[in-house]
Amino acid sequence: MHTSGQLDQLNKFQIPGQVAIGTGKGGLSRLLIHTPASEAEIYLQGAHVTRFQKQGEEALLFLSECSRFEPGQPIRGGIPIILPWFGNRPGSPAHGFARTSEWTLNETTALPGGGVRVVLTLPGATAGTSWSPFEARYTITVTDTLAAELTITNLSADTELPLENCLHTYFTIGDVDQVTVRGLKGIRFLDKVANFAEKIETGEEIRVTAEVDRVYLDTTDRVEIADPALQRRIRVAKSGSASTVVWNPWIAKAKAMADFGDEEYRGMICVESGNVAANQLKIPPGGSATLGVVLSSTRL
Ligand code: TA6
Repeated sequence: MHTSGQLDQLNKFQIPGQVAIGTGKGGLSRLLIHTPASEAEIYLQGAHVTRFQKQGEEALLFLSECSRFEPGQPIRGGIPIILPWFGNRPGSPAHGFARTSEWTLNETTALPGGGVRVVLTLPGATAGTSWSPFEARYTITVTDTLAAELTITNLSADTELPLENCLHTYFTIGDVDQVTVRGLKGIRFLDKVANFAEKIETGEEIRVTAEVDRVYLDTTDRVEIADPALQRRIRVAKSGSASTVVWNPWIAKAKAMADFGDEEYRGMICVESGNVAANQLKIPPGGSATLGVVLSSTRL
């Protein structure tokens, strides 16, 4: 959340007709982006993309009607940046501190053809923590697709940086009973609903008929979500990522989450791209690693 003075500082990043900066839900600062092909919304807290929607199409990203928009609370939906750890850690915020930290807006650029590029960095947030210092730089490119690139640089001169990262993307779907996910056949995964049991995906297509919470390992492949109800195919292309996570909370977990509607599990699925568990990164001193996704959709 920014004071009016700080918002004035942000005004220089506005681009008439393309990038507007203001106060969003809960008084949090956000960018509204308009391009000839799409619209997007990015909150500075967590550098959190909360909306991407192509003209004439349903929103590509799901955002819960019950999401919190409070300083220090994660937003439920869009693309949470999971960093520097994935999952729960006793005494620490689940999925790390990046998604609840205030990121710095560094650049907005109007691209040829009407697209917009936004760059944000996670500044000294790491200085106040027990983590060895790193810099996170996040580049979002909005066109008829949404590209997001997260570069982590190990600022230590002598210490390796062990780190998990994940772009925990929530997608809007028309009907969970009809949706299928392709691209993971033959891949080893940890089944979190079976106490992290290690399994191999045998299906060409994954369907959701109960809670699904699977961490697929050693896979760099593109994943596709077929959504007959919205007559849409969503493609999740990724780079710099060895892990893909597929999650739908289903009925009980949906009810248990205060910031998620009881029936919202029917209209969303997460396909997440990162490096988690056995795929965690070990960034050498002074080195960097870049995780990228390109999210797109076509008519079925
Ligand atoms: O990526 C799937 C997962 O790890 C699930 O286990 C569930 O916890 C989900 O992330 C959401 O986590 P959050 O901390 O945002 O409630």
